[in-house]
Amino acid sequence: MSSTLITVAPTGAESAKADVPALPVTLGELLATARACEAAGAAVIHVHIRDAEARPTLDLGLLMETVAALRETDLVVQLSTGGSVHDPYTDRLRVLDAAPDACSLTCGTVNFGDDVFMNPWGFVAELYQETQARGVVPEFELFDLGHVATMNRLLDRYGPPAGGRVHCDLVMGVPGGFTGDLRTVAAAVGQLPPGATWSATGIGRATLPVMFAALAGGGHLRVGMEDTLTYAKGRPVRGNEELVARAAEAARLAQRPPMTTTEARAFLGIRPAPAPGPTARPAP
Ligand code: KMH
Ligand code: ZN
Repeated sequence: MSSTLITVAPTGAESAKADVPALPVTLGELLATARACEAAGAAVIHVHIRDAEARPTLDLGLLMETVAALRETDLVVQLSTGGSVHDPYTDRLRVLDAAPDACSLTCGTVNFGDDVFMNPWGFVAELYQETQARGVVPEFELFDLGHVATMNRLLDRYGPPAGGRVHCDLVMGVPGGFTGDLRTVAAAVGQLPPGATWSATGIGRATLPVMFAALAGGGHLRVGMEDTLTYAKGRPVRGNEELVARAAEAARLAQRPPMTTTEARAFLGIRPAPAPGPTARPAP
């Protein structure tokens, strides 16, 4: 059995620092979290950033600064192109100018609690082609079964992703998306194309059922405070590293120990980090 890719999603765009003091929102907090999570077994970091008031932002300068700072670690830097439900498509496309190793790429619109997370076909197709042009490795974020169909449509129409591997993340338990349980993990995995690999993450109380279902089903893991703020009933998460440490321990118990960052780079087909700058798109 193979090893386990562990991604940490430390911040997200939904929780407020005022409500969750342990949430990493400054660059210093993010870097400290990244180091601790790498030591605990994470190989990829899924990054959302905040502005000086701790509000979600897709400011390009801050994103570039963040990517540069995270290069101090060996983690694969995966920037969110989902942002918050309020971010315009143009800002979400511009995330790639920060030249990350990888990015999230959500494959469809989904109800998101009381909001709607908009991902119409035209936007998704443009973003996908930009990842191919720039060599940024996409992770296909799937919140619902129809998103699998859209991912397959992308692959059929535009060919394989940068890096060569189709790697998905099942985001389960969002009110409006997949239910976060074993039956739904199995249903989603059964729809993936041959050769695709997958991680799964459960939101809130779906965290543990989805983690154990993913390990049992040969999948990989995403954990972090973007997805859950509760370690156990009545016990808030103290820091992302304890979620990573728990995932790493579960993976070891399943005889599928955490992938190293070097293994993760080879697994995902991540190319060596480009020189920082806004014009990482290769000349035609
Ligand atoms: N914050 C959500 C609206 C992603 O990062 O690509 C979208 C999200 C997905 O978190
Ligand atoms: Zn995200």
